[in-house]
Amino acid sequence: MKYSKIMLGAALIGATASTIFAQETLRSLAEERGRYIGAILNSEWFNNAIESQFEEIHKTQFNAVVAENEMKFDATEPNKGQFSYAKGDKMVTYAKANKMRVRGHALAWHSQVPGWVNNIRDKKQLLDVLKNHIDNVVGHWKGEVAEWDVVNEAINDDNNHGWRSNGSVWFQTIGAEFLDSAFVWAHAADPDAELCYNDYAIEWGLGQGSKAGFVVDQVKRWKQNNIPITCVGTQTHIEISHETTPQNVRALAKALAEHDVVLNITELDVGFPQGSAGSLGASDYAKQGHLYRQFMDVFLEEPNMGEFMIWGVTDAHSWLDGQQGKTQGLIYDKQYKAKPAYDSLIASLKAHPASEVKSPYKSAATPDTTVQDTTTQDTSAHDTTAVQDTTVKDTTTQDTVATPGPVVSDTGNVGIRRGSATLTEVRMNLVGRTLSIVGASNAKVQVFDMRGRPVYSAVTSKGSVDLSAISDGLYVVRVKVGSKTLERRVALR
Ligand code: 9MR
Repeated sequence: MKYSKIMLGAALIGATASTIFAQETLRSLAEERGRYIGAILNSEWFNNAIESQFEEIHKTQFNAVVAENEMKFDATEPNKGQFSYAKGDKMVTYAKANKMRVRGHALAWHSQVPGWVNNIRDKKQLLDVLKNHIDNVVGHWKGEVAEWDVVNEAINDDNNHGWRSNGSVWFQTIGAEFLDSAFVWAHAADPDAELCYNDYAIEWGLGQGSKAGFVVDQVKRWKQNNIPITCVGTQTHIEISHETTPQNVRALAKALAEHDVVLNITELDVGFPQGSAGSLGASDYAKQGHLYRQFMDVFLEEPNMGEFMIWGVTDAHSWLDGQQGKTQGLIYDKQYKAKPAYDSLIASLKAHPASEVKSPYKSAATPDTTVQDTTTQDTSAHDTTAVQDTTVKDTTTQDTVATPGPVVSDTGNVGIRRGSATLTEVRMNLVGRTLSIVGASNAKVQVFDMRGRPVYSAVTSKGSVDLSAISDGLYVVRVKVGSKTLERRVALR
């Protein structure tokens, strides 16, 4: 309904034939902010046993992807030395075609380990198996999997946390050194990959004896010992009553920032108790949306967070019902209708202007120019006819005749309009490293990296500037024409 209002707005203001409104998606808004939002590809997708809407929504709304089960040990090396990459390759091909970042899940985990591994009792033999697995799997997807869960769920569930021993062949046969070794081998196999420690129940605060506190202690030790960890994943499978968890995640992000480590939300779902399934109403879904929104607020506000991954797309396909006694934890319902949680995520993204969101990545999401160039800002405090800052205010719910907003043409350029007419058409065109400003004789061009640091500033000469001096990567270009400011994310390659 939101989008139809945008289209109605276009009709009302008499937009030119070439003027369209780009549809905002989670993906387009995240990309503008140098961040990744993703969801799993369910096992049903790998088996071609999922509704067609699934992929349509997945590739439209998300720019990051992870396999529900298909990159785990039992899937990739079911028999000793026999590697099985077909399903993982299918995901990597899909991700490439749709310009998505790939998370690899998971290398060393006590669960979903094949029987032949679980039976090994010799330390040296098991170390060889782990090394060979990591060499092969990480090596196979070198440069294609951006980030690995190198070790998953290795901490026990006792109150005073230590490493998990029960049920873990890795810990029982090798000892705690399996973790350090796994990181070192993963780094050797792909030096450019981000390497994470991933776990559940670390969204419960950093108090005495907490699991999160144990993780931070280990991160500190790993960094001191040059173990190449770069990120922690908080799975964040929570319930509707877990109201403190978003702020706990913020505290964890801040604690990890001190060690120069990224925190990613890797498996978010916000479930209801299964027994309540029949009685859920609007206020319940609103509350669920509020929790999703708080996680997105924290995610965007903490500079060392990069990926916001949801463990599923639709309530029709979720591990919660079968394995958790929980239900309806995702942002699309069983009929693939967006729930209030979807709108809450959009609202959070729009409330955090791209210029204020930092990215922990040198070069973040690849912008999709067909949906992306929606950011038009007026930073002037003096101009009473200021163009709306669409990154702060949701113009899609406003009367577009009375309150001006951005015009995005089908060439991806940004125009400025006041009231019902387009008075000024200022566009920026990037061809190679030449940025042309069309429609203004004098423009100030500033370029910022994704951490908001200025890397370039100049006034246009003959309507263009040369950006050759800037190294490859993702940047925010800000163009000031008089009192107007246009902003756009660009990838320089
Ligand atoms: O969603 C996965 C489900 O299909 C599997 O049966 C299950 C088996 O362990 O794993 C689920 O994914 C888990 C993930 O790999 C690690 N964190 C918890 C996830 C939910 O159980």
